[in-house]
Amino acid sequence: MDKMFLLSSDYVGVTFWLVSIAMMAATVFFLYEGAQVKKEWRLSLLVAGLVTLVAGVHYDYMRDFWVVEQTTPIVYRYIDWLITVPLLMIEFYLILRAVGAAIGVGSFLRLLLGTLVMLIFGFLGEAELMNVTVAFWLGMVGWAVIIFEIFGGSAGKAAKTAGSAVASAFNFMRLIVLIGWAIYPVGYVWGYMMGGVDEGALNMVYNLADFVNKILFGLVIWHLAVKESGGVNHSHD
Ligand SMILES: *C/C=C(C)/C=C/C=C(C)/C=C/C1=C(C)CCCC1(C)C
Repeated sequence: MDKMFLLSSDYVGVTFWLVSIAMMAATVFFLYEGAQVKKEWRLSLLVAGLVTLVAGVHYDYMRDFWVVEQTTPIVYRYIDWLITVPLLMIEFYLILRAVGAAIGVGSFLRLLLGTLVMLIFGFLGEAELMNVTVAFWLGMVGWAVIIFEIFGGSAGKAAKTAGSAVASAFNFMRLIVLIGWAIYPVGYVWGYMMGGVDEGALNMVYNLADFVNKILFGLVIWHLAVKESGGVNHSHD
């Protein structure tokens, strides 16, 4: 019974708690704001809200798992990522489509392929189904495919022709994928590759990364949508 509730000494547990609440609040925000922007931008904000909704529900489970077990909720975490990372990839496509500069299906498939390689090998490494270091480098290849596609591939080129507000949001979003996402491999290396397994460090770093990469990413899209809608009118008269 003493392990049913979050203890004030459980710092990692507190970060699970904070992120679960932040995801829920962000969901309400994105869905509410989505109803205020122009039609073309609603789907982008709906998807941003779905990302934080899916994560919020998973964080609720992950927090409980951590509080009771004090170990990494690997399965919940990877199921969450498997749903939310493809949704984040779709956002690149949606913001281009909203201004009529759609990218091809090939581009989206390469983003999806990179995502699957990155997450499948990450999971195999963390679940000890594969050598931790080999799995890490194979996962890095998947991430590299994504980076190449959004910086050098046809998605990157389409963004350049899409007008300045979209191009600058696209640029910010791909910097999040380059810099914000780099927090995850840092957590993996710290957690698994520095001699022994450090579950506390691993989960604290992943929790911070999810906060930045789901909520900040959504806020960039929200900012673009509001700007392209000519501001948002919150009064209903
Ligand atoms: C909302 C969740 C997101 C944006 C999750 C992103 C996860 C990653 C960028 C994971 C990356 C990893 C590698 C690049 C190498 C292998 C280990 C991983 C899976 C942690």
